Amino acid sequence: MGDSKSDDVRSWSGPIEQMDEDERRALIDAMTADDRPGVTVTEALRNNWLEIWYQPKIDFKRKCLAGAEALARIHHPQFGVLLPGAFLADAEEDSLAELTEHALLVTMSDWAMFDEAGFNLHLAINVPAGVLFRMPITELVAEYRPKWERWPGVIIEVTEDQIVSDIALAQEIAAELRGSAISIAIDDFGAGYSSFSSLRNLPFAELKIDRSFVRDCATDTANAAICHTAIDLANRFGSAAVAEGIETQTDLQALMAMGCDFGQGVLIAPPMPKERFLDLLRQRMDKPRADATAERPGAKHVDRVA
Ligand code: G
Ligand code: MN
Repeated sequence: MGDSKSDDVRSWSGPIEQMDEDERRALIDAMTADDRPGVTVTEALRNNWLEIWYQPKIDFKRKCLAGAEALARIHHPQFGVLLPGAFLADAEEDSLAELTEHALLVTMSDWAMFDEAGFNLHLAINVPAGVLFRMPITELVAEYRPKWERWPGVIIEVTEDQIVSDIALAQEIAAELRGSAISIAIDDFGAGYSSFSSLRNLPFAELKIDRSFVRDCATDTANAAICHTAIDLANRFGSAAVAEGIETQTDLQALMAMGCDFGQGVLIAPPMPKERFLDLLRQRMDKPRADATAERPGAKHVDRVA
């Protein structure tokens, strides 16, 4: 018998999907490859090649699944699955807006499916600042949001560098969103050179630490210092720190020891199609929990996180 932690299939304190080191390396290499077969977002939208994938995000403190980040993929009939690096950089503003709106609507509709499987998840979408500034997001959410009381809302991830590029406008939008079901996460934090004064008037729910600082944070003292500072800053603002791009067990442990709130990355689980994510949730729900003290037997929605 192993210890109860590793036997506990519904505890989300580490890797969700077991992968050997070679598999994980190959996946990371594929995700960082710079191949651009020249497929546009407009073409993908028109041909129905756009897919919304999900990457699980776990709550380090409660050891549960907190939510997932929705990530756009183009599933091309010849080239296979393309990552945003291959199609976002050259995308026109109009097609970016269309993609973002699509991601928002799909995510709100998929929430109900995950909820049905027993997991009330806080889902996040990536929103380019230029799109956010012109998108009727509150109206879209009001019209298409799941009508359940327990729906936790949606997180919009805006990169720090884009927020900084028009901080006054970002603050204005943040003020408009205050009290709504839409909360803001500052994405790729640490890479965008924001100043403390700019963050002060920007209510945000999460700081997502850029993966370049998460990498080797167990051994690299500079990265460890940056992670510590970001976690401290997030917490002092009453927000959560999220480590993104966790690839190794040692980094995961270091982040937990630093008091990081949430984490995601290939080590925990790679981004995956909705069907695979759903299978994973259902599998977990079907299995009895080894640690009987952790929850009431048969309780639904055990992995809910505010
Ligand atoms: O900046 P943002 O967090 O939105 O980036 C999301 C992208 O990061 C996704 O396209 C996803 O493929 C990639 N990604 C997710 N997890 C990892 C990881 O552990 N390592 C690396 N290198 N990339 C990752
Ligand atoms: Mn993101």
